[in-house]
Amino acid sequence: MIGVGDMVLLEPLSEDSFINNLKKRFDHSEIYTYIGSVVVSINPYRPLPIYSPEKVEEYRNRNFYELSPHIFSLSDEAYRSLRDQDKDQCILITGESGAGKTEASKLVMSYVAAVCGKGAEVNQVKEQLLQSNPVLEAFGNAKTVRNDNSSRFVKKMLWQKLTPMTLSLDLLEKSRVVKQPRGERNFHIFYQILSGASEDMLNKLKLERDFSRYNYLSLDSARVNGVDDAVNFRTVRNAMQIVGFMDHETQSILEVVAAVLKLGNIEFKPESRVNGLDESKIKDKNELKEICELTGIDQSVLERAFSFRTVEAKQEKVSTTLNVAQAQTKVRKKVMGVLDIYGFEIFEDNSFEQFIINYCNEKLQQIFIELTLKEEQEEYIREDIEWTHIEYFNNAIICDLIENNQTGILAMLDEECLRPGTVTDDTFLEKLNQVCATHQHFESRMSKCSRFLNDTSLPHSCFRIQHYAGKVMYQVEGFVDKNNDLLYRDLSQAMWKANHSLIKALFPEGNPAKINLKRPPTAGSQFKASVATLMKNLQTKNPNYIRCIKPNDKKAAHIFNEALVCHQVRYLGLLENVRVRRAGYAFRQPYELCLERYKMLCKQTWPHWRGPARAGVEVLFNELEIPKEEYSFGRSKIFIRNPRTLFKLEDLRKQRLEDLATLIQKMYRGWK
Ligand code: AD9
Ligand code: MG
Repeated sequence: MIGVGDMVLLEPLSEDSFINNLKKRFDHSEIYTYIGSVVVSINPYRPLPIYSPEKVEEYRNRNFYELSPHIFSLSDEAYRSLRDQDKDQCILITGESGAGKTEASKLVMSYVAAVCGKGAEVNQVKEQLLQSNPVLEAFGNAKTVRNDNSSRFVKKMLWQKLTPMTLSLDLLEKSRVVKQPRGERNFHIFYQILSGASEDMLNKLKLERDFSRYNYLSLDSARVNGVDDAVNFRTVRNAMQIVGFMDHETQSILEVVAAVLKLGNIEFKPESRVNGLDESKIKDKNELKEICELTGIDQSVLERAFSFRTVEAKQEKVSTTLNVAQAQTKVRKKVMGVLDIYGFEIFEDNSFEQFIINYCNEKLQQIFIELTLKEEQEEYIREDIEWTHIEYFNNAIICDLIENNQTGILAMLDEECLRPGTVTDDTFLEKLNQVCATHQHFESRMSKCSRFLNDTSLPHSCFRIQHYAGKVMYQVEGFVDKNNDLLYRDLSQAMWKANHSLIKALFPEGNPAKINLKRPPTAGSQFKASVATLMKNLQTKNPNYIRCIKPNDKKAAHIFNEALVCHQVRYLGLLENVRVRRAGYAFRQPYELCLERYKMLCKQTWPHWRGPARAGVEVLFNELEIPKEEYSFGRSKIFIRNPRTLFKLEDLRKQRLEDLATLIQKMYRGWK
């Protein structure tokens, strides 16, 4: 073993020794290290030969501590707990942008796919689930400054007992379609089509191969090192087929993509006011004509919809659910969920999207704190186990700054968006300044009692949040518009009238028979509700953590930037995690369950123990000579310090069951 495989065993424990251990292991291509059952993963930025089918076999059905740390081990553990103990599991993958979350989620999925149920039907579903990745990434990932393949949406995957089941996407950063920051790209699919489609297909889609023809495609970073968009296009098309799209459906999707690209080229010239409305005229009608041919929208309808209000063309939320027939039974089976979100990010210019992304990351960190640092310590106190409190930073205060129903930033943004009168990003900022000025994690120069009046690094049009993972300065410009997320009715109606079933389906609100005069919920409030549901759902599951760390900012192999890693180790609370884990107990179980499972190992408790369960466990552990320092008696549960003790109990139990089986066989033969 290079260094120490489990930080819980690291001596002495300090920030330095922690980082040194990670570095030593990283330098020897050991990118995984445990903190108890948590897997810390460092992005190697190069392919490693550690994910082969042989490796899968090696890790299959083996206990966590038997082999060197690996993401497969965690996957196996979660999968077995689901299978054998019938506990809902979730795998939470966290870390900043580019730290390796998406790759980790794919590794977990491929592991589970390799070991779970067999049979032709199941195999097909597995293949579909795995092949969904290239499709999802084409439409939902983009090159950013931080990551060449950055996820711009949240991905949730569910496995129901032995069968992969659903996949859902949420919260796509759709504003990227119309505008990308410098050095970044639009979603991969646009470049893939132009690079990889045959001449014939391009003709049909009325596209030209040249990126520079399209306003929506940033040119300064159109090519990504090591990425072949043309090859990827073939992969995506093939994957779409496996996932189950019929040819005509794929064609419809590509038509929509083409239409979006072309919409970006429509330019307007301002015109006078007509009947009290601002009118603008389309400069060049050729593009419009082609869009209408592609999408079956009547040109005059679309032109009219455009003329009376110029709005940005936006793609609706891409949201897919892969429902698999064989998974649909009436009884709710236990599930395993894998969650891959967009990582915490700080850019030069941060807008509403970063605010939302970083909020999502705060919430996931909050779950980690709640379930490991806080809940763990509170349980010891509840159960009367001797305990010295370990300090940690609780980011609940930052979550509150953002999501509090009355004084949170999202609530104020909503209030501003719904308020009659003139609403601008500046009036929103003013409001923030009034309400949040004294919050420890909020900074702005405009607030009355501002501590930051002289901080020239903070422009008047910005506010700053001290997030758990670092300070981020948000530019308020665009917050109100993006939160409103309005698509004018003329446009949704024009789309609904399209003679194109996919487009029609994407704009149900354009159906005049179903006009809903109620204002649709704002983007912020939808997001908040979605995150709340997600968190509630996660809290009911047994969490398994993968904490991803980014070793350098250069997207390069072999470079371990200690300062950068140290920063992440700090804000992820990894040292506190080790401390709680070290002082604590790896395993706990109510007395009744423990006695029920292991009573066969002791003559005094087998087959019936008549006293209280706690006394039974005491007798059992005494007879098995488990060292006293290895366990503690809580009020309602037995606490076991080291997982090895548990494995020993399990091994003894297995042995005992085998002995019993042999005995029964012998008896049976004797009778015959
Ligand atoms: V973001 O929040 O979506 O912007 P992620 O998802 O955390 O981010 P991602 O998994 O996309 O990061 O990893 C970034 C890149 O690092 C990948 O495209 C790979 O080139 C590289 N990577 C990450 N993990 C591994 C790995 N286990 N082995 C090899 C890896 N390369
Ligand atoms: Mg990702």
